[in-house]
Amino acid sequence: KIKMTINNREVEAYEGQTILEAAKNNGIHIPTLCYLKDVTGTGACRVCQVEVEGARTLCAACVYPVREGLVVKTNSQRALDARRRVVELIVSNHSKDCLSCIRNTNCELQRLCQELGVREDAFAGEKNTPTFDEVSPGIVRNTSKCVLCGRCVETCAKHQGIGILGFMNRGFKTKVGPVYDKSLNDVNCIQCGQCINVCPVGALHEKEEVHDVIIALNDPTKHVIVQTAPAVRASLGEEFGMPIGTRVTGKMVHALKLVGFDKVYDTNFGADLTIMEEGYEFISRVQNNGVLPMITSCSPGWVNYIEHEYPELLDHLSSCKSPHMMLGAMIKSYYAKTNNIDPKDIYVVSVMPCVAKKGEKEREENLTDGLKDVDAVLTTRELGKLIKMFGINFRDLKDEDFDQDMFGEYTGAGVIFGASGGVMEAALRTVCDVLTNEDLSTLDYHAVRGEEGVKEASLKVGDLTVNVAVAHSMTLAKPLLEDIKNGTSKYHFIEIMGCPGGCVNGGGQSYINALTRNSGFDWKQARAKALYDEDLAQPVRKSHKNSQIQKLYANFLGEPNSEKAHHLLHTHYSK
Ligand code: HC1
Ligand code: SF4
Repeated sequence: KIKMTINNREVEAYEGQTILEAAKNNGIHIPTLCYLKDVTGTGACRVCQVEVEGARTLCAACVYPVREGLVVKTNSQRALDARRRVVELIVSNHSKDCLSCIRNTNCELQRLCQELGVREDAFAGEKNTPTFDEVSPGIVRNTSKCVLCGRCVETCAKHQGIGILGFMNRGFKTKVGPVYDKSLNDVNCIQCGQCINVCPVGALHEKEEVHDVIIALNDPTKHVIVQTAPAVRASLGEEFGMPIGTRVTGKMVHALKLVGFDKVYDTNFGADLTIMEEGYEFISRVQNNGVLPMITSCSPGWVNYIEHEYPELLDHLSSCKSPHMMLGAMIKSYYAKTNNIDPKDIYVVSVMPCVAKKGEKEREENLTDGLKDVDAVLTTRELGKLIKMFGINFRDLKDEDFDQDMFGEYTGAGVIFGASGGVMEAALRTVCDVLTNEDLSTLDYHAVRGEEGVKEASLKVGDLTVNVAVAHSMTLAKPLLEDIKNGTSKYHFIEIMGCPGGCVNGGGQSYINALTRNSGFDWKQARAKALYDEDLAQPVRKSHKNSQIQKLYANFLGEPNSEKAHHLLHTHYSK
């Protein structure tokens, strides 16, 4: 511990802390823009400038280390003026169409302007020539909003090990984007959307599909069905000011019914179905000397990654479509047939915590008999907007249930798909039962839960030892893939999710602003807890015990991995 002075008060701090951290621990907020805990911290934007006694110039609090006897003023006239000037300069090169901006009321620059008392366009004049890129399936990049904070650059490089975003040009012409200002579609972007989640402004955002959904809802010839991903229920409440990780399953269903969807289903059912198909695929690979380790295929950002970076390993990917695509395929076949509706008249909307799902639904490899399994993908944020647009008072809604006719039942195994390790745990609940021909009492595989690096477990299943591993983010996945490439992998089954923490932290989830991120609050864990709580609350927690899944196989699909199941529920990948 050391003693230092902040704003004329003696305070305690710890060696190794920055001024920013020491001030925060002592109740003093220093505004920041580029700084993001565990991501950036270079002092680049200079918004956090403070006065340090003895220093010639103002110092960036986010990088300046504290020491015994240090004297700091965070709110001197000089510091306040400099900070405001920096923000005024950023604003001078920013397109100020706040009213129609996707981040209006939820923008970190807007908040800074308010906090610092920026009142006039002090440096109005010439502006950088902006790039507007909306070519990729899920992400829009608009540099007229970019504040050059570098948060997306570091996230793409550090968390995803991809590094396709960088600074280009110099001085006034500086821009952030892919090399040569190319489109995200023309570089190895995996569409994970992690860059969107850390963008403080509207420079990066999802390609919105809300209006397409509204058009379908108003088209009398369309039968419009919605499904919601596991992780959405753990974040949607945040769009309405509820605490991070509040489980809003029932309110969400009620809201979707009020919006006017003809049916409201849960992607969890699709997750249970995925476990059947993927579990049996794994067993068949084990029993028939198939390609191992088998790797999960439900995260489309991850699928984009392996296609770009490790095409030689594609045979390791499960051939299963992802849960929402499987449910879409069931809706347009089994449901359509049962209800005597032409599949062409059915419009399936998936609400997902993910932007890569927007591209996944368009893939030619995923067409079933020429039709898309899913017609529109809304992010959690977009669903929040749709609910507000329709004047629904979300917070006061009573809980309602998913439509129960065909795909309403789901198990605890389905819901935990949304947290890293969940797909593996769900698969083990089924695979171990099938291999041992027993109803095992083990349900909780704690070794594969949590956010700490790559998780692994070695399980004795009958006479077999099954080694499993779980990675979330491409940085964690890479060493596992290198091992497979070198023939040194000891694993039989691997779960890989594109986003750190899994879908609960997907690129389409509610924004967690820098203030919350920098406070050290673990939002991924809070959301994952909501899903594990829902798992515990389910009477049935193994996918193969879902009675509607059993009925679906008995009445329509036959066996898991049957020819029909392959036709509808499996896919292939492109090198
Ligand atoms: Fe996911 Fe999945 S868990 S990929 O993370 O397999 O997006 O939530 O919907 O499809 O079920 C996302 C979440 C989601 C699929 C499932
Ligand atoms: Fe990088 Fe993912 Fe953003 Fe693409 S979507 S630029 S891969 S962080």
